Amino acid sequence: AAAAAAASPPRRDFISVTLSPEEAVGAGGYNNSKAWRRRSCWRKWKQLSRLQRSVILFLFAFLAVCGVISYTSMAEPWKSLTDKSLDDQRTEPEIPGLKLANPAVLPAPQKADTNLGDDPALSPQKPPKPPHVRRGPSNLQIKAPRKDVRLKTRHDTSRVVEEPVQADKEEKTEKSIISWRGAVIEPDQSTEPPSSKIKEPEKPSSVEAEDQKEPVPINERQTAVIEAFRHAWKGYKDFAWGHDELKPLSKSYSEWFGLGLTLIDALDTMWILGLKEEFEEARKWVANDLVFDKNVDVNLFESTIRILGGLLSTYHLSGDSLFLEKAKDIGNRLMPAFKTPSKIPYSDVNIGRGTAHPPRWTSDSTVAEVTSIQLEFRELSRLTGDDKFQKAVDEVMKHVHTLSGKNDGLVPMFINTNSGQFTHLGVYTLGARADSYYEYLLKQWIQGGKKENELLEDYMRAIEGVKKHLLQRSQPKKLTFVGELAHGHFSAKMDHLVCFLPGTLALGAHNGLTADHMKLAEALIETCYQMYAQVETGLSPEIVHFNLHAQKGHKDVEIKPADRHNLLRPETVESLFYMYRFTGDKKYQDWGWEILQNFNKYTRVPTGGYTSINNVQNPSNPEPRDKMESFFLGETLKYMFLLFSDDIDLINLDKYVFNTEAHPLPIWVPA
Ligand code: DMJ
Repeated sequence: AAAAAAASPPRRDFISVTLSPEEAVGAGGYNNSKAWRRRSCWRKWKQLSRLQRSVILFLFAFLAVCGVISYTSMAEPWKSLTDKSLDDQRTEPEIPGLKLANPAVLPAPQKADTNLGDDPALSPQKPPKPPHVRRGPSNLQIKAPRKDVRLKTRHDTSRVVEEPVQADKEEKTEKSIISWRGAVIEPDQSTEPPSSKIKEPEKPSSVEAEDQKEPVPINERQTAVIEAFRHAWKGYKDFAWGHDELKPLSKSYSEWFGLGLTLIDALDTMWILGLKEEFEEARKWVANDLVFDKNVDVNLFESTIRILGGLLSTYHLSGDSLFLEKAKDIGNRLMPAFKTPSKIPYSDVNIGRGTAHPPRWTSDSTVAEVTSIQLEFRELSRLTGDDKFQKAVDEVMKHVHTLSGKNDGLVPMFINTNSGQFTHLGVYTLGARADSYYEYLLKQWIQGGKKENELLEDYMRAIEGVKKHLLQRSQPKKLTFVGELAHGHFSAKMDHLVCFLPGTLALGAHNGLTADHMKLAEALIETCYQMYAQVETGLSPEIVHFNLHAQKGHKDVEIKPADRHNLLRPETVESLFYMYRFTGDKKYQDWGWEILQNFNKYTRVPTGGYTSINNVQNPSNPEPRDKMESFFLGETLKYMFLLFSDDIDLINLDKYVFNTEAHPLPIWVPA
């Protein structure tokens, strides 16, 4: 220790001397040179004690660290501001060759080899921005789901609520999607394509039990629709409960698939109309009695649009996982239909045995049937994370896209399940067997976020084909109608089924397609209305023939005896709904109101239910057929109710796309 003490340097003491500038100047005269100032600072530094120097050095170091931290936190907002302004400067490119009223809503052009392979399932997207959160009456309110908070579902008995921290809460609100009639749809459930879905069972949508906002007032016409629905439901409940269709006159039922078709088709209508008691009762039947493990043949198309579509949309509206489970079950059971040499599905499937086959007399399928199951199967893939459903139906579209035998985008009515080729070439219609092919081209494009350009191209081409080959004007009123073409011969025949077209055209125009489509929609809906108005009962027949030449005492519309039945079909009311939504023109509501009154006058059965009729030309005896089709509840009354509503958020058409059986499914990337 002594050695160490001897070795240590002597302790130096410093005296701090402060020289004032005056003194400095006095000592050496005024000198402001840099060298002098450096020397004087250095001298001052040397005169400081070690402690003082350490304190100063520490302060400098501290300030430097603070400077670095504040620089990095300020740089981020600046960077995003710069990025944003760059984004703002980018312009939307146009799709070459397509005449579009609003190119800004369309996808960027893609290479020539772009095809259905670029479907959203194969190209993961970023989760979309949440849609506008609507403030409004509770039963229509769009609310923020809180993923991190376990919310009570409609059927929960206990509720566990954990409040998230504030910041987290705000973030969840940002990502909110849709709560509707009390149901909350989780963001990823309503907008993601299948590929980006995690491969685990879809969680049920949550429901917030307390909906405190005012309900949207129901107007008089909507009340009349509710009354009509209740009357129809009474007949079904009393005489056909759990069976496919009501026979209201004989107070019995008919079976088609034996799967409670009317009940399933009507589920989401009850939800939309706010018929909670009826809905709960029907739900119980689905939970306890709906069994798909049955040795029955079902038609692939009909069971997809009515059962799978009905279950999926009810799942979305109610958030009740029961409906998704049932949808998965039926979806899986329908898959054997795709096991054909061409992958064009067979028309019929035995859902118990897992076998499929074409109709007995042919190996053909109907074109509309194989191309109008896509919205449902694609959505099932998105919800389950299993892309097999989407792959099967996309393959069909891809194949049909490449087929020859089309006439300016118009397709024949049949396709062979062995060869995969169109058959019965040369006949083109927008009616039975082809109708919803056109409808689903547009709707799939919308469902997938307007990215699948081949669908849009086929749709645009087909509408040009309609204009070129099928449009004519009748006499005397010069009504624009869509006829048929058979081996080069035009026929002035138009099915009531074609009346889906004005609505579809209007939907396309709303989504940015050419305004010409809207003009055509306006002309065609007038024609569809006249198909009712020019008939004695004010109800349209199944098929009309238009007069191409004026004849004294003749109207535009002629009806053949075999075609004068009315099956309570929805197509005209469906199109009236779209037209009213997009134009706000009250005449469309008035036309729908007339139609509802005529249904009440000629098809209502006093003991419950409505019936198809055989003769729309005989008001004194319209000849009831004793059958209420499931689509009367699934579609006709639903579209009536929506038509009479002034609330665009009652199934917002920028968030939902209706399948061909009027079951709303979410648009994956809402506008
Ligand atoms: C419904 O099953 C569907 O609307 C289908 O697209 C056509 N036929 C009936 C209604 O008319």
